[in-house]
Amino acid sequence: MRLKILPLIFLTFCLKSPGFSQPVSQNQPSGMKIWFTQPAADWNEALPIGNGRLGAMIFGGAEKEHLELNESSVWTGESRWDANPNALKSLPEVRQLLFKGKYREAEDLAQKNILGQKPENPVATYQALGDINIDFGTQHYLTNYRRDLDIENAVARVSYTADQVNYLREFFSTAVDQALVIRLTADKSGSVSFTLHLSRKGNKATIVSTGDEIDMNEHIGDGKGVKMFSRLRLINEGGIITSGGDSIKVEKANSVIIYLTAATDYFGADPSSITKIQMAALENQPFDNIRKNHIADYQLLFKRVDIDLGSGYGNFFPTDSRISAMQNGYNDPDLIELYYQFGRYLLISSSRPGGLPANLQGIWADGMNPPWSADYHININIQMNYWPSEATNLGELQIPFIDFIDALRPNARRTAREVYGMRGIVAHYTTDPWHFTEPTGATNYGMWPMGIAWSCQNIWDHFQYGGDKEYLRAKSYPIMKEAAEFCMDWLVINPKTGFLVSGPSISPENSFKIPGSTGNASMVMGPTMDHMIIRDLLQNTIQASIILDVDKPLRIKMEKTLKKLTPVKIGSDGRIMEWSEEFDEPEPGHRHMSHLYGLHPGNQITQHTPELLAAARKTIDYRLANGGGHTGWSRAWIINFFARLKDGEKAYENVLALLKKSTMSNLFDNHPPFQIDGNFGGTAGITEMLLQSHSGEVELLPALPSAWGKGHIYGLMARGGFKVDIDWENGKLTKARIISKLGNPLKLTYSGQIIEMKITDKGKEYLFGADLKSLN
Ligand code: FUC
Repeated sequence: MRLKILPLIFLTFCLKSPGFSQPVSQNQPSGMKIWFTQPAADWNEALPIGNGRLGAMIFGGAEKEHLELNESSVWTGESRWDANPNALKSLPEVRQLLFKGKYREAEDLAQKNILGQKPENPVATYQALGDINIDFGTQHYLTNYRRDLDIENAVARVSYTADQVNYLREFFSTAVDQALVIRLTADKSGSVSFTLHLSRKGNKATIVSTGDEIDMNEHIGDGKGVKMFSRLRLINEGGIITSGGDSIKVEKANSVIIYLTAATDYFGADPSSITKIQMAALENQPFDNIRKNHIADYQLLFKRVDIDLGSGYGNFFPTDSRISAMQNGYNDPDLIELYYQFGRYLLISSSRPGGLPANLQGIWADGMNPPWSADYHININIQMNYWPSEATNLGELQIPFIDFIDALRPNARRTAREVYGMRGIVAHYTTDPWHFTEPTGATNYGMWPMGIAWSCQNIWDHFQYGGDKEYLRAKSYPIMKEAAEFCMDWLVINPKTGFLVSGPSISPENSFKIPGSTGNASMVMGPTMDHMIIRDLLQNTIQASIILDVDKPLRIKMEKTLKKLTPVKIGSDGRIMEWSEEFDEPEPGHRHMSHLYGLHPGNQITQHTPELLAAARKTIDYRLANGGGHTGWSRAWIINFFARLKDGEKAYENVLALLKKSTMSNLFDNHPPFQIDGNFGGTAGITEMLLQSHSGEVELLPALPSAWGKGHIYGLMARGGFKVDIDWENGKLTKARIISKLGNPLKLTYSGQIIEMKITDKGKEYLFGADLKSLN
């Protein structure tokens, strides 16, 4: 009975929405599918698959299939050095000008003498690998069309009926066999016919089709970039295949399997040989094994977390209709679960150990000039990409990010030394796989030397969650130590206050009105965020050096520096001050909320600092009242802030805003344009609503909204190495299961109640009921 009235209920929310379509099935469908009843009209509606490195966007046309392919190391450009040779000698003068309040003059001088030339056209950009186009010819009497991405299995499918034949295409990208796999089947023999083309935009690739294989290679960027090689092999069961030019034609096959392997020489090896070896390994295995191994490998990561926020009727409807219905006020907790898990799907599909980290678009990019070159912005974006990694039990997927920061070190050391005359390592607002670290571009975004220092927050978190001391010793600590060394050399005494300040620097990428003058500026001595980042870094590096029992003299120096570091200040209007002075703001709803770093992702503003907490609240409220949160990632950050403020209702309101205003129909985050950080920040924010562990305690359900009255989250991780399962009903904790992975002490809190254990047994499961009553 219920099912019959279901479409009507949904319809009332969808009437206004052009994307509305009927539910396809009346059986209880899986919640873990993004699906549509029509092919993608453009790239932003296509479905992403990926194995961390090799990916595709699937358009799914019945007559014409299109896959835009990506490989994470397909980059133009090369190593370069764009530093300004005058920087070192101009630095003291720029600082003096800033201390005197001569902001315009300081910025002009820094622009001329500190910032290097940023080439007009990007000298380096990420690019699509190529395109597969499959032409099936006219499909008669087409019905039952469906395109879906099953994020529980990491398999996408296109199915339809034409001329009474049921067709099915399956797509996945396997990390086990390092290949993209497509299988085309039909339920009537001899029905699979098509012509497949492999191509690359720009028409500079060499593409040769012989027998059942098409090879494509290009030294991309007109010779300034990586050498790429891709092989596509087609295996038909029945029928005839013919090849020529850039295509293969299939006539009347029963079924066809297509393998695509692709590589570049970015990591040094010859891409032609790598792809050949990979292809040979595929051909020696039955398809079912390849598929089974892929799903098993993927689920090993994906299935670690299970979420239930309540249920409605949303799963019966295509995803585009659900977004529209939500915009019209339909309550769809299943869509929030799907969005949450999609963030985890995207991380598993775009970041695997041994590869490059997820860029601004993960690994998925359209064409040859993606926005911001789809690079590695380190003034929030890439850090946000990895916010959900540890807490949602995907800690090993953060390794590519740590490796990447590690790989910046040689250039970062040179930049510290030659540009600033300092020790340690430094990078600015962005970088690329050629590891540039020198300050370039305009002062209002480029003059910000905290890129590595901030990244060290993620790096330290990796240890806090996972507890791998050897990894800390060998990999993380050396990066943190060098970042700390730079920061200590970089800080100078502010003559007005006697405290240490960072500068010249900006509060990313905000500006202020120059006092007593016209115009805006961005550069100051002492943006609040820098001090928060440096405080975090020094505190964490001190802890690491104690754990590893190394570098005592350096530790003492760091402790002394901390004592002299400018404290966070509250302004006359009760907000956290963003700069050392109370400037007027030309854009009070600015997307960056850098001076709240201490609230999230840092831990300097917590329940232990009530005044700062109240000021942080005012800061967010003011930003939002002035139009803040208008980019996807900015909205996602706000969810995290409200979760840390323990305001479940406001956090939830912003979860809804993220889905309604900044999410595309395929659930990709919309900056606009598509930018993946908002997806990851959204998943991180929902996690923070359910579990927090940044302030020395493991807090259950810190910001549970009334909309999620009954539910569970299983498999999250808390700092200290605790695996946490939580059940709740009527908005209250009913059960918690905590497994201590490392045997650390545990301070567990829920709604003001506290349980403290001086020691836990490694591997032991601790059970708690309502009000934290021990059930062991
Ligand atoms: C930062 C942000 C922009 C954008 C860019 C890629 O600089 O200020 O909004 O996300 O990165």
